[in-house]
Amino acid sequence: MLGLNHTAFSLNLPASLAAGLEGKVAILRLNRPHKRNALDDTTVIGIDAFFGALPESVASVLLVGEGEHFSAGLDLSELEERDIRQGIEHSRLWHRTFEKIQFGKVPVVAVLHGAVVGGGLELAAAAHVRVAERSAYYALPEGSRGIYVGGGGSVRLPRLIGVARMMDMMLTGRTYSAEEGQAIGLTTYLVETGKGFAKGLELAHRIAENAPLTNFAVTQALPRIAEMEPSSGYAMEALMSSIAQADPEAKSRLKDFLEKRGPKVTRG
Ligand code: 1HE
Repeated sequence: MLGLNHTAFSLNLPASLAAGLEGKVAILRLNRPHKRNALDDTTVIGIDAFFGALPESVASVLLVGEGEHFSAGLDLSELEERDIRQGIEHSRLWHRTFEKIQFGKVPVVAVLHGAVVGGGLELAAAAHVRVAERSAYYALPEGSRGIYVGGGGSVRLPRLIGVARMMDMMLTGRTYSAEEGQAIGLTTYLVETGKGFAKGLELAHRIAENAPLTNFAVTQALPRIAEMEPSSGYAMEALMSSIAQADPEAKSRLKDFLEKRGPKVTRG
């Protein structure tokens, strides 16, 4: 197990999280395996703090879970005491935190294994690239608990898998396997159990080498353009591409290619 330490970030994360740095990649590990990485308030606030305090040197984040499961979702033991107003505040806390992941400073790669359920799936949906190990499975047990998603699932999950599949998951308690999740678009990489961390780290390092403006365009502009009506989308795309190509970083990468130094596209 990779030893992660908080000191790299000079911030006090709760014991339910561990953080570390590997080159330009910051690693955040859900570290509450005895509770299957259930997300209590302390953990969610810690995730918020982590994404709010990324050092300048960090160019991508790898999000992983300790133990047999990525995350069992909302910590159900905290649910009993909340009234309606507190429930709304709680959901908004998750929204703010997961927005910091989706629309934060750098791209985020999530590695999924074991249970990725309820709020755990909502958390995964806020990342930009998802890698599944074959042990992963996905469910939205909110239906059977008499509750509803509250961590942005209604917004992000239909965009990944469609309203009909999310309805089915919530109404019938359907569980998708790692292979099915890959087929329906929950993940874009599927690897053997135990290989997710290495694959996720490789991808995070690869992403960290992109021009920062490209990563900004892809994570910030692309999802917004995709929601626009087409004529506004084309205008926004033209602006974004002209800004990116005017950057000195782009100029030097193009020059490298034209002078036979840049990488070629390979079959993979
Ligand atoms: C928990 C939680 C939790 C485990 N909150 N404590 N999420 C769920 O409905 C999923 C509930 N969890 C499970 O179905 C199972 O725990 C798992 C399939 C994830 C894992 O099973 P297993 O056999 O490995 O572990 P376990 O024996 O069930 O659980 C181990 C401990 O973790 C146990 O505590 P212990 O003190 O008795 O040892 C469990 O109580 C505890 N635990 N999951 C609290 N979720 C923003 S809205 C989002 C809404 C939702 O996410 S709803 C979905 C909630």
